[in-house]
Amino acid sequence: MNKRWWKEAVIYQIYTRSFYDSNGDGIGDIEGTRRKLDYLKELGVDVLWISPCFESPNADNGYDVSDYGKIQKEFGNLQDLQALIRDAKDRDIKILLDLVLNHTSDEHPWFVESRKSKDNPYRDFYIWRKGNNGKEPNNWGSFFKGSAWEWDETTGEYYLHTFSTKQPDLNWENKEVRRRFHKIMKYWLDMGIAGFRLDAINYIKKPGNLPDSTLEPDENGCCIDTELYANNPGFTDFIREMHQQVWKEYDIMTVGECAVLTPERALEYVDEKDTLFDMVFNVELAFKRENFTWPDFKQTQRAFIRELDKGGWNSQFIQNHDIARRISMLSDTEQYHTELAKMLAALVHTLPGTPYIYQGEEIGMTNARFHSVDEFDDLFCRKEYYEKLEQGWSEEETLDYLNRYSRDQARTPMQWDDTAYSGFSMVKPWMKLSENYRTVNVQSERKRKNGIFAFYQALISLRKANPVLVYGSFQEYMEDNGELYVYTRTLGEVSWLVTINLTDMGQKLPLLPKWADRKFILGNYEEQSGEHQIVLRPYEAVIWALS
Ligand code: TEU
Ligand code: CA
Repeated sequence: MNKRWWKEAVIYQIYTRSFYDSNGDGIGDIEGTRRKLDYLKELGVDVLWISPCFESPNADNGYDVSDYGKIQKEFGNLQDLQALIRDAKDRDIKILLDLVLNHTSDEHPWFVESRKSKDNPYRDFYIWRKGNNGKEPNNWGSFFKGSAWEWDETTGEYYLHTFSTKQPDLNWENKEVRRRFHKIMKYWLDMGIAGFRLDAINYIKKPGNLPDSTLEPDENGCCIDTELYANNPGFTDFIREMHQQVWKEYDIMTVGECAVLTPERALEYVDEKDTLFDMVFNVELAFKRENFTWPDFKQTQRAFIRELDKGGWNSQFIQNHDIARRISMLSDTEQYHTELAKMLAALVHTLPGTPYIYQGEEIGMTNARFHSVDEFDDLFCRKEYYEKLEQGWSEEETLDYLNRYSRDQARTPMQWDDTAYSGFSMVKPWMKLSENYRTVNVQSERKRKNGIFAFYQALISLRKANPVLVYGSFQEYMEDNGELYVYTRTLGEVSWLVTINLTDMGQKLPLLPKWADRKFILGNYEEQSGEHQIVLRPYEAVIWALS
């Protein structure tokens, strides 16, 4: 397997708005991130993925860009980003920017022009269609509820928006759109960044016959078909062109956020023989909420690992900014909070692929308690709220649901210490703060000898010192067992065994004879021994070296 720096790296996702506020306006900023570089270095991460930091009216917190060449004012300015890149580099940390290519903000000058007249030079930058007998061009739905088409008075046509009405989809068939983005990418790469996370990337190619195709409404009356929106024939040509025009000149990493990924498709996108992206994120895995189960997780992992083993690279994560705190979804009791947080970390760092940490995971941040709809910020979450009420849910049920699953749960301010506003800001933060910041915070975690933070540090340095965790082959045992996750990683003579209890109860683990002679490397409990059988304690995760 080819060695590459990004295979060995550990990546840390920063949601700037909620990370650290340096100037006391209640909003996290780039200078705030720069001031926390020593903390990130201490943790041991190699790359910071910065969620979109470009100018934006923030209808979708930066995923609606109005100027790809400017930093959004609330986050600072270009000098701040350059200082971050420079000071990070001094610490051997790289910066990954998050690029939104499927859509812009409706306040982007291109769209402002585009909507002015049918013969405007920017008209064709977006996807405009005539109405169908006074109605939308077709019945496509947007991910953020309602039709995917928005009527525009000025020219009497509709524009397509796969996400919110404030996020019109770009027309990638237009050569000039593509050329502009190649320039944008070059601009940032020349500034010294290490690559891109490409947002919702496999939606950029639309079906050729749009808007002819109509959809069968699903049981909720929705007409969203990701199968039809994503991976359309010709999509890969756009990415190949990015390679040709831009990427091939740089030693960078790219990670594409992709919907509707089968293992085969994932391999097609990351195949080392003809790489489109270095890695992909499997959106469906990231979005599993109420329907998350461990057997399912194991099965998806298995299928992807097997396929990518043919010559691609995997990504590992348990959390991002689009999903409530996984730890709270898995267990709402305090009892095994530390063990569970560590177990999830062990998974992400020992399964094949590059590990991604989402801010706050390393201190075990949990869901907060939102008491009314006004406390929520996210547009999708608010829409879900009103939709549930319309469907007859009570307010209490709806709040419970959103408290458990909403994206806003991942966006509460980072908990640095137990002072007012968790040390995130000197003033009331833009977003609700979790009540538990007095006990769950960086300051107290760092003092705990066997805390969550210390375990993340241990895993990261273990992976750095032992290529078996990076390049080792994967063999799974007890595949059908929903309580245990057991696998080996093997590289040359070195073979490591990982044994994980996925439940909050003790689980007997029968040991194969060939595992009798093993050495404890790292675990989230004190070491235990036993030759043929051990009982894994609640959420226990152990890494052993076999001989
Ligand atoms: O998310 C992508 C995303 O939401 C879809 O790809 C997903 O398939 C769909 O919602 C299915 O439920 C990215 C960002 O991570 C997110 O924060 C943004 O809101 C979104 O794109 C729009 O830019
Ligand atoms: Ca600020």
